[in-house]
Amino acid sequence: MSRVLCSAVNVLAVLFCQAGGDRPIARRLHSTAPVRERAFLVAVATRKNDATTTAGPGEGWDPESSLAELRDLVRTARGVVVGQTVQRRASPDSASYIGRGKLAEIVAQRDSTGYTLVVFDDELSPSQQRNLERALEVKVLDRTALILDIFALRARTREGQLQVELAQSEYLLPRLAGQWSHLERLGGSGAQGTIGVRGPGETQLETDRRLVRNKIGRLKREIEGVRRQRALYRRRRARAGMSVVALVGYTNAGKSTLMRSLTRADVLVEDRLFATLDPITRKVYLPGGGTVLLTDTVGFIQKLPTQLVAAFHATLEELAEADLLLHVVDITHPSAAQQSQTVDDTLDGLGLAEKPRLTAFNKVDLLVDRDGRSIASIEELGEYELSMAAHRPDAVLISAERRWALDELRARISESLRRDPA
Ligand SMILES: Nc1nc2c(ncn2[C@@H]2O[C@H](COP(=O)(O)OP(=O)(O)OP(=O)(O)O)[C@@H](O)[C@H]2O)c(=O)[nH]1
Ligand SMILES: [Mg+2]
Repeated sequence: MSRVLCSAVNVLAVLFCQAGGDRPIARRLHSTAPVRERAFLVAVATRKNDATTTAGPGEGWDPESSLAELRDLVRTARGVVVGQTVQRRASPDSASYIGRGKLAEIVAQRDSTGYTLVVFDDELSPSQQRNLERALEVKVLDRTALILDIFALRARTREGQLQVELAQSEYLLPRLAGQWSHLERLGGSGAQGTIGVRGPGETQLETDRRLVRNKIGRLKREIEGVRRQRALYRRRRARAGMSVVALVGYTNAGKSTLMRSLTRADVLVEDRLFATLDPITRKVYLPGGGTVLLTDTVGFIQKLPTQLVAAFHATLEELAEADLLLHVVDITHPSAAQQSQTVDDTLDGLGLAEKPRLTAFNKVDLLVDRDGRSIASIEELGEYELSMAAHRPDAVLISAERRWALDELRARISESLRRDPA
């Protein structure tokens, strides 16, 4: 399948489309890999998110593009996708998210696909999730739980782990209801004679909620400690008079690759979503002898769980303290325009709309010209650049991987910082 970059920036569609495509997966006779979850994906196309009509945040994310991303998320969580379906309806069903007919259709596909898990491309209410689990008789995950799971898989530092645990606990709390109903009669007058559960009669559900609430309190206190530590570092940095440039962008846009190319830092680069969670800061030398600090941190995604944004406060504060946000966009991605808009919306939501910003269009090495020829250097983008200039004169075209136009980028960082000094 050859991807056409051009949904991103229409004007480019005429000139370029992306090289590459799906490569055959090597067949093996025997595999010792652990058994992978087989996921069936479900999305609802409402009037709000259908390609023809748009409104509000998430604008432009039609269900198909969103499902393509959900597939990447499942892959990142080490699952395999065995099927998917989209239901068109005015709005999600309040009890079971999708209609009865669709539900039956999914149940009917169980044998042919062998799914062990059904993933919904949205956040389900606790009762929707319970009803769906009952009807489908397999594990049901929503987009939020999947993203939280990936974050848990990715968190390396204590700070990252604490923040993910907090987000997971906040997600869990309203979902505890009903899970323990079979135990609720324990304790109090209903359980006369049962050793160990006599007393005030707290139900298992209450006990569980209390435990999770306590845990949330403890995690918040620990995170506050981390936050104070970070603030201290930042103050020290500010005293040293160094400007801070923070990389922002959609997940997998190439932020860490750029960090590595600009600083030679040994950071993790992966063709997976949310490779980076924990902030890392390194020095970058600018033309003319200046030095700035460059920070790489967690990427954004559409429908970023609110619990995560809240829990990642300490990490995201790095962005608030930066003098310049360097927005990295993968312009070869079919949803580049929507991704870029999602990043803008997320930054707005974090109160960072006014922060000085520089945009870098990354991965230009993947572009090919109309005859399908790969581009060998940034110079070959001449014509392309001209057409770009009219639309985004502020953006710098780069290839983080091939180290193309990094001097130009450094110069533009310098210039932006001069224009908006800290
Ligand atoms: N061809 C090409 N690939 C690139 C370029 N920059 C990054 N990539 C690839 O894109 C993928 C994602 O790169 P990362 O640097 O990990 O992306 P990121 O923005 O840090 O992603 P997260 O940490 O997951 O948010 C990797 O497979 C990189 O090799 C580029 O300029 N050209
Ligand atoms: Mg990264």
